[in-house]
Amino acid sequence: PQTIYRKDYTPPSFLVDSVELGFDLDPARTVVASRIQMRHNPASTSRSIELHGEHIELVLVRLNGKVLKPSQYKLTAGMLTIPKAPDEVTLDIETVLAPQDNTSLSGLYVSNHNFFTQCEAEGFRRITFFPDRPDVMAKYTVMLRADKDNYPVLLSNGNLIEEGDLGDGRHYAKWEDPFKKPSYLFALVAARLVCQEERYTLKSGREVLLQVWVEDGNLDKTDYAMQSLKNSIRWDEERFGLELDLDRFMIVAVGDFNMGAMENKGLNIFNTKYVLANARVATDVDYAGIEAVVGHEYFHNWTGNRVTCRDWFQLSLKEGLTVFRDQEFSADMIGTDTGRAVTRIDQVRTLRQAQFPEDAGPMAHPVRPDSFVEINNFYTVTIYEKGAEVVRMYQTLVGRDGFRKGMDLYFERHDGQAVQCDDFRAAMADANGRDFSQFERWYSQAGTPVVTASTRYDAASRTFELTLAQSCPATPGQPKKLPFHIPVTVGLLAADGRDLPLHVDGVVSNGAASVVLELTQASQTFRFTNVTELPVPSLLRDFSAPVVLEYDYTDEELLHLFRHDSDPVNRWEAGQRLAMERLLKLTGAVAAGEHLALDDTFIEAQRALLADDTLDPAFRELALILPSETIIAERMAQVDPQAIHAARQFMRRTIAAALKPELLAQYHANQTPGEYSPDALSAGKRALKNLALSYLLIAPGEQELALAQQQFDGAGNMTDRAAALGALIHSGSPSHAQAALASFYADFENEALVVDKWFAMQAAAPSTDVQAVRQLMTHPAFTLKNPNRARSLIFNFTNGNPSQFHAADGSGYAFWAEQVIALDALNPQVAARLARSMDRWRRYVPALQSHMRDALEKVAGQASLSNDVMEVVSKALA
Ligand code: B3K
Ligand code: ZN
Repeated sequence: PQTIYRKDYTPPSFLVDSVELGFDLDPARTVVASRIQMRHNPASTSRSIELHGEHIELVLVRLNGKVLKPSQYKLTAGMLTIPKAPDEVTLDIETVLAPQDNTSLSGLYVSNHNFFTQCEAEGFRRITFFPDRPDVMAKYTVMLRADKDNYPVLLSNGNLIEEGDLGDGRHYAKWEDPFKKPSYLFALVAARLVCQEERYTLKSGREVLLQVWVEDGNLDKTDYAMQSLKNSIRWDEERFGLELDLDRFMIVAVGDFNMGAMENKGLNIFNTKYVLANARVATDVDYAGIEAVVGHEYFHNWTGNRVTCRDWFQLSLKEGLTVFRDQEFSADMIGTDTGRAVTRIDQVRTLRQAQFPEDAGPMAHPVRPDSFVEINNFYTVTIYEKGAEVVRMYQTLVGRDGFRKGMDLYFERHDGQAVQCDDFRAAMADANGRDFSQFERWYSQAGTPVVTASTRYDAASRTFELTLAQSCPATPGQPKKLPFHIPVTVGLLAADGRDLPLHVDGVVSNGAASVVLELTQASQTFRFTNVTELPVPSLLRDFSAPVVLEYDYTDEELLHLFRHDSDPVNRWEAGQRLAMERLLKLTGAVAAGEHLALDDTFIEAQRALLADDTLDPAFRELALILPSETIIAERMAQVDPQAIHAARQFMRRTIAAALKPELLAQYHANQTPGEYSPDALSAGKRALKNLALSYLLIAPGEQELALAQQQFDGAGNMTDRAAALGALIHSGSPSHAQAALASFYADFENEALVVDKWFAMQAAAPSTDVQAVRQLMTHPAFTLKNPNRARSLIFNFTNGNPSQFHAADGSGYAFWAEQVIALDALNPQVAARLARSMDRWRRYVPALQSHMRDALEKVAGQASLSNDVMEVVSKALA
């Protein structure tokens, strides 16, 4: 496979002004006719027209009215090249394809007898020959023709300008998108669907039509998506002054989809998982996911569609920024300070669980990568979540108003253009009179920086010195790193727990409770003056930068922060540090066969927190969750998954035994009777209550089992039902678990998304070994062809069940290899995601490592592997 480099970028040789597409839709044989108006790009020295095309049959190509003979063009595996073209060109191209055979779900495909498209990143070339690159922006007109009975609904981007009957049982619809767009934003849907629709008035008074399209029978699950869409529209108007630019905005749900959703102009196509919800089938987490993804795709309309990426190396320009926007949207929707902090803590957990490991592994890449083999492998937590952190740091450095000024300037300069990450950085700098040249390293250097803090207090002069030193580990292709520009938000706690007023030499702080220090050197000392007592430093408040912060806290200091820090994120963080220290010690003790013990100090701190009714239940729940096995593993030089699992289980068991009365009390105090509502307060109560339940079911007696059974049987919503089922599965009482699983399946077998949960819960249970997973694969409801289903069972086992996946005999890895190979034949994008489960193989104890290498080599040795999987496994083995 070929590696593509950012440094090799050249402008397109021809620009496209307009595209007319005609589709004769048929599952076995779809004919696509396109007419493209092109003109030579003065910025290019090449006179050759280059049109991408894959997995399609070329029937005919005409240039300015004349049919081209095969001698007049070159057709290779991925490209149609027409040399020596004149300045102005009209191309007519006809292609033929078979959507029903397209199992990759990229391009035009069939899902449950309906047609859908997915064109990002390079799917449009599976439909017709075209300069399929994001810096070619054109206006599209689309004519759809299809059988009327089977495909009553015909949708594409923009506005419906004509529709009618063709006789012969077929009908047509013509759509026109008034905005220029890159080909990756093209979409069509031809389907038997129904919709919930609503007219909505924008702040400006203009009326727009909003639609949510789903399969018949699901109209009872579209309210929340519609509400989230309206909230998104309002939020973007208020926070960023950005208005919906179309008269019509559609969301369409599809059951077979490679990722979450897609921001096609005016026609967002969504995985059903991020559309369908009602109390019976969806959990609080599902509701939050719908709000976030509906927001995310809607916000792309400006950050992604109106201003798009010059090339795919700039992917984070739209993704990092749009994730940041959806994060802020979700936080603003809750509205309270602790609510905001709870969303922030979730973001930090995702970074540590997934992004930090990626950044330390064989697929580590900068937020703006320098090379790739397969672009679909780079829709990563680094591009998305670390990218969002990079955007967030601008806001931390220039403030909310400054950030808004930067956004305004960005749109003023670049609306309608395809630009680079550097253009965004320049807008932020210029709008705020700041120098962000060093900040560029956040885009160019991979790896998670480590910031090491040390302090010195001088009582006589009342000064407190904070020294911050930074370093960044080597990553593939980047042995040495230069210092980053890191905002470190700091507060100092007095003995009574309050924030001391801050005065820092050379920094405007005015006695504030928190100050943003800018660390730009390898090491820097900040001097706080007028510090009346020895403080406890609260460092990296609100997780002000995506770094690992090291400071030698004593237990007393951490307990002080855990009890008093005014910054809830750091309050949570202090608890995580207390837990992590103990988990690492316990893991060592397990491995050494030593006696395990947990100190009372820690247990008492947990007890106090659990029962502190002044704190938001959602916050208490997060503060009580111990660092995950994956996060613990990242802290160890050599990973022994069984020891980590045993240590964490011991800690959970000990806490459960010690806090039983408090857990029971919280279980009862946080019931949410009455009609289900997914609002943050109710969801937080359920989360705390269900965490209590899971603790109570670790080593349950008859009473606890009855409690869970009662909740399972009587639950008025899926959050409580699924939590009770999970608790029963983990209770170590197979009879209860089996009966509950059977009744759950019987109740929900016609709800695909709930069946996914049923597989997922079993896949992640420590009692489920690889043999049991193989058994589940023979269940009639299982199929590798549906990505949600494959993820629910296979991915949840490899990524969510470490103690079984890492079985000593290597059987988990052999299973992984089989499934990667099987999936690759169907859907390379999904297969390559699964391939990533082995990323960190070099860090495991030697016995496991050798099994993992065998499995990786088995996959790498397959003939006819996709580029997608090949890139992942060869980087892992490199
Ligand atoms: N932009 C799409 C992702 C496309 C992934 C292609 N492999 C969804 C999103 O980020 O909003
Ligand atoms: Zn996105």
